[in-house]
Amino acid sequence: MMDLKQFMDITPEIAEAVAGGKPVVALESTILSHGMPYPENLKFAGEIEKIIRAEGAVPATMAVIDGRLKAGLTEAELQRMCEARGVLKVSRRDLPIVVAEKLTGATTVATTMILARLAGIHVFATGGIGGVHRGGEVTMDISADLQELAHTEVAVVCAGAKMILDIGRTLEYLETMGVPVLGLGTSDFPAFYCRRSGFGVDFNAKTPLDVAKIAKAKWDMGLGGGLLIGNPVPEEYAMDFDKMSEVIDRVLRMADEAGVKGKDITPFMLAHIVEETGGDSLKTNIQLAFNNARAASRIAVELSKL
Ligand code: PSU
Ligand code: MN
Repeated sequence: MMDLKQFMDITPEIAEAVAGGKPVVALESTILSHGMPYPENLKFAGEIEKIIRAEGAVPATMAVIDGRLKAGLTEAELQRMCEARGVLKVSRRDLPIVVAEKLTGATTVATTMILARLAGIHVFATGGIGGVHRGGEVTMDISADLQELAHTEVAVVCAGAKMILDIGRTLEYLETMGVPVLGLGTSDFPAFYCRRSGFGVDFNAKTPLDVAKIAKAKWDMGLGGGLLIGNPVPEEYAMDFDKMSEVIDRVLRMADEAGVKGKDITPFMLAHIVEETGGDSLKTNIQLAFNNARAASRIAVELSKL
């Protein structure tokens, strides 16, 4: 058995909640360090934790700080992740390097799932997941998030995938990997800023209890791996599909001209989309993440009762 304490610090509040079978919701830090500007990200980080508490669950923001895996951050640590000076973006392949070299990094969906599983947490709220990039059939740029969903027992609540990705191929990949893709009250997989992508989900799970039952069935049968829950952005914060498609095409061309590749593509796209929409996309991003935190908390509450 691995000695968890050798690598990981879990706050007493989170450790006690997990041990007592109480609802806990994991949160990622890449959305803070590489997904939103400072200081808006710091305000967001505080508020999303409050939303989870208001639903009766315990928030667990994940990060790697000076080589230590962290479940639950202090205010000073949150501040550090949000200022993001020298904070790396850490996916699965980067994890052993930052740990051994005692570096500091923000966790992606993939690494947040890994840390959640180590801490015994089964529900995670994020904004959008990584996926198969447009042109991925040539570049092979496929986010490690998809492999993690295949293997790690965490239910991930997201607002779908951005149109910077090839949503069709992302869903095909998830099917191949055996990952159930559920809609929360929708039959259409959401497209992050927009409520609909035009691609269907595997099942419209009408309530958080339905999601919890499906997750429990998967894990009780020993199927392992994760589930992806698509929760559409609330109508009043949704953006116009055609307008966003235009913005995203423009920003994709900018990335191409600037020669941006690999792990830098998503942060580049996010920053320029905020600029190109005059900050509107940031408002939407914040609200859809809050909405996911609420849904994830309710799923965690239901799971804790099953
Ligand atoms: N999509 C977003 N916002 C984000 C990310 C994706 O709308 O902040 C982040 C998440 O942390 C996700 C990561 O796990 O980007 C995917 O990066 P890559 O494609 O390099 O795996
Ligand atoms: Mn990539």
